[in-house]
Amino acid sequence: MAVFEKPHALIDVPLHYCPGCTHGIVHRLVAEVIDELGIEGKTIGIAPVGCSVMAYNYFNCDMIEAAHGRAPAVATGVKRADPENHIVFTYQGDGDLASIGMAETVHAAARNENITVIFINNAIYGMTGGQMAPTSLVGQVTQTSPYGRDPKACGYPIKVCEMLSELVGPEYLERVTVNNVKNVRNAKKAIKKAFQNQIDGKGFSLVEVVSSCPTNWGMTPKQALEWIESDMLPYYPLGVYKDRSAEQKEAE
Ligand SMILES: Cc1ncc(C[n+]2csc(CCOP(=O)(O)OP(=O)(O)O)c2C)c(N)n1
Repeated sequence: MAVFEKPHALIDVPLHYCPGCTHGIVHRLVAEVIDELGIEGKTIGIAPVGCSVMAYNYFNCDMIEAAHGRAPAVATGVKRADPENHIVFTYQGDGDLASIGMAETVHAAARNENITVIFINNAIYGMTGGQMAPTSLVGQVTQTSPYGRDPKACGYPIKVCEMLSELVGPEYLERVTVNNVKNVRNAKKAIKKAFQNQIDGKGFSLVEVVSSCPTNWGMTPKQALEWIESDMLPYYPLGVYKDRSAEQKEAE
């Protein structure tokens, strides 16, 4: 009897991610949701530039590789080409989504583009060896802030959900994390809702997953999960930042 199986939407190959990196957990959650919603044949994922650049080797659905930061623009084209038959998601890191790709993110949200965005916020540029990201915390030591991020020189970390929640456009914005079982369950619920919203034609849904990068944080996997709790979550509080349909229902 099989007691553990990979979701069908995840190809049965080893992942290249470092030990303790939470990309693997989030890949699995996305794949479970694709299975549960029965949308594998309709789903098209847009891979970013970053550690998850090779997500196309892991998901069983059609995948397209976008230029750095451009995933929401590519997703917009793919979705609009056949809105009834395409379920489109982007999967992006913080460097990709909130630095070079910030304009694409903001405008896709403002247009309420009917796509699903999975945003992996690990507060660092993982793939390129640990440079400061737009979401690196004040005081965080990175390769490009060896004395800690100094807001006088580098400004303050960007809170993407809070910022986008000021736009009229987007349908749904939630921040989750995957540092323990309870939070993994909540993350799955949020990701499922973000896909269901697209199926229901509701519009732009973004789930920010506060994630770990033990290798570039210079921590063990366990320390990294603890650092999420002690340092990341106070600055990046979990929760729903916008849920237009729920707000409308309440108002009625
Ligand atoms: C146009 C362009 N500029 C810069 C780079 C170098 N680069 C590759 S990945 C990356 C950032 C990756 O960080 P993030 O998006 O946070 O993802 P992570 O690797 O942490 O998952 C950068 C700057 C590039 N590949 N292309």
